[in-house]
Amino acid sequence: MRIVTTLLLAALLSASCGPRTARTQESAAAASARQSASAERYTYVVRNVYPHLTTSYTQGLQFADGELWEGTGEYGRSVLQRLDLATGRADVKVRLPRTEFGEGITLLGDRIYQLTWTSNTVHVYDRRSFEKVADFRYTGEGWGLTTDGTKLYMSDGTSTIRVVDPATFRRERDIPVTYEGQAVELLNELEWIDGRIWANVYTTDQIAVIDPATGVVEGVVDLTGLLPDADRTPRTDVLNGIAYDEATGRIFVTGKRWNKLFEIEIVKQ
Ligand SMILES: [Ca+2]
Repeated sequence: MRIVTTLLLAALLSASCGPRTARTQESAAAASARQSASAERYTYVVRNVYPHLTTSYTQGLQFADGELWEGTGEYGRSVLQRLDLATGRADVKVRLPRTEFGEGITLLGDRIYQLTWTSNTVHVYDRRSFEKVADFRYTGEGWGLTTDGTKLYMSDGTSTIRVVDPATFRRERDIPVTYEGQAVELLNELEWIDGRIWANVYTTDQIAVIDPATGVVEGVVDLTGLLPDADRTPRTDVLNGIAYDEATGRIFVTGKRWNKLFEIEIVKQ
């Protein structure tokens, strides 16, 4: 895993690494074409900081109609909960069976969807009563989930994002995600923001901004240093969780067992 992580980081960061030996012979035209195809690179400014429960192993995060929702993982601790942004307090709405490890969530219409990691099952709840509406099965693992308001978009730990029918959970199309022609593996929590899919890349501090039509990574948001060292403990885990408040344009991010949730603004590097 360590080697994979290193390679992944190297791949994502390569756009800013300057001339490399293999490219010293390329023509000016080729270099220009490569530059224009490169992903935009972004850093961040913290706009607000909110508390976040360190008991929450964040696997899904979404802002919907003024409310912030979170799905958490770990066996015996996986829940669907509504968060109070100001206090960080959680109102648990659903507890998953102890045999299930919760993953991504998304809200669409009057339904809430919650993936499970290896149980091949998505739970669908009524948004008001939290009663189970349906269980659908899928192949492979469940990681992240988001929606454009019509379809669902699901990650499964690979470099593929599945486009899914919300009524049946049928897989309609696959989006192969690439960065400068290379597959980007370990796509994790997702968020639909202004026609693009933002994806946490597992084990990194980076978010890939993906064109859903082509799968091409158009931008990389580098959140290195977001959670200060002073806030980290041996139990603090990776960056995961992106939520977008469409009404105000606010972007929220957090991580697994992080003690803080951040509102950020991205800035071109
Ligand atoms: Ca999300």
